[in-house]
Amino acid sequence: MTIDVLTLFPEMFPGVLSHSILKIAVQKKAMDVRLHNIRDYSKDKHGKVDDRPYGGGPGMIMTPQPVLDAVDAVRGGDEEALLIVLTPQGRVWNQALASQLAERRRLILVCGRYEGFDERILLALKPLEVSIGDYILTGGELAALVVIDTVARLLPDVLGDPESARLESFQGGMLDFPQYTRPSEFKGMRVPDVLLSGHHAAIEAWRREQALQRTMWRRADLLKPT
Ligand code: 6GU
Repeated sequence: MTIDVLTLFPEMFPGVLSHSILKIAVQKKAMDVRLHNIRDYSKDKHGKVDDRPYGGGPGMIMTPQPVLDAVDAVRGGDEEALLIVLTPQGRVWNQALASQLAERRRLILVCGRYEGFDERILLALKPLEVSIGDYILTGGELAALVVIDTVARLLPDVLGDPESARLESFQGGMLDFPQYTRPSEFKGMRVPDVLLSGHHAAIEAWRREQALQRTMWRRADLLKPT
């Protein structure tokens, strides 16, 4: 998958992309992340990319010209590329949406800063607008990294054990069961006997029950039919 990121702060990305699973995804060529600075596309002689909101109010709004020219240049007529704008007004990111996007050949992620985008940017691009949750970030960059991270681990050949992507929280609509590793006793706390029993059917039944109990107590919203 190719992921183009349009941002005013491309320097925020390489650190995150050069560790752990994301590094492996890039090394294995499962994912190619290309960073583009929106400011490079500004036609203003000072490289201006934002201005004050009509009607007044705090903060600065990203102007249409740099963003629209950047998207045009990066997309290069590729009709298959899925355009995503990161904004707190977007559809809330979840595992189901991540699974859908992991099927695409190319994503173009546009990160906003300041108080947001001039609405005509959204009218012109008709992007998929994505939010990562009900809180406000200083910009879309961290949200874009969350999207990249979530999608990367679903790409073929990225995770060592493809089961791990499938089995854990949310992919099955439930929270994960409790996990234990050695030692079998730590500061008086013992690993549940069933996990040491070697009885695979009993282990699976225990895990299913634990996951269900946790999900009911902590996240009953996940069990509701949608
Ligand atoms: Cl995508 N952007 C910003 N600025 N804040 C957010 C967000 C995005 N998602 C949640 N909060």
